[in-house]
Amino acid sequence: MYRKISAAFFITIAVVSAACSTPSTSDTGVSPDDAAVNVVSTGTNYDATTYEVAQGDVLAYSNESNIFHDIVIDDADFKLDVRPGDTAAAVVDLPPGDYVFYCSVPGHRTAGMQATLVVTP
Ligand SMILES: [Cu+2]
Repeated sequence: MYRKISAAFFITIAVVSAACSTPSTSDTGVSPDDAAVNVVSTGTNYDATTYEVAQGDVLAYSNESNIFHDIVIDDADFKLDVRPGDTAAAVVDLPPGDYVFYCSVPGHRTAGMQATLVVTP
């Protein structure tokens, strides 16, 4: 038990140090209250493997973990940076289709932070 607490303490220190160089939460001017779909992270994860949203609707991303994460779609101008405890939202202005998104923090995509966003007409 004591060892677990010590490990958690050192991880916290590392996260705080890393936070100094991480980006701010994206300020898109879009309210998460308007979201049609919500992506949530509670650790190095997203809470689903597939999300569906209609073109032009709002996607919100809540980072409930204690480390920085983002959502990036390659080949589309879509990126949401979210600091721990924050939520950011953006309009999904993408042509209908399937898009792979992932977290661009080193190691997170290979740890499982990848999902599919299905954009419907
Ligand atoms: Cu991440």
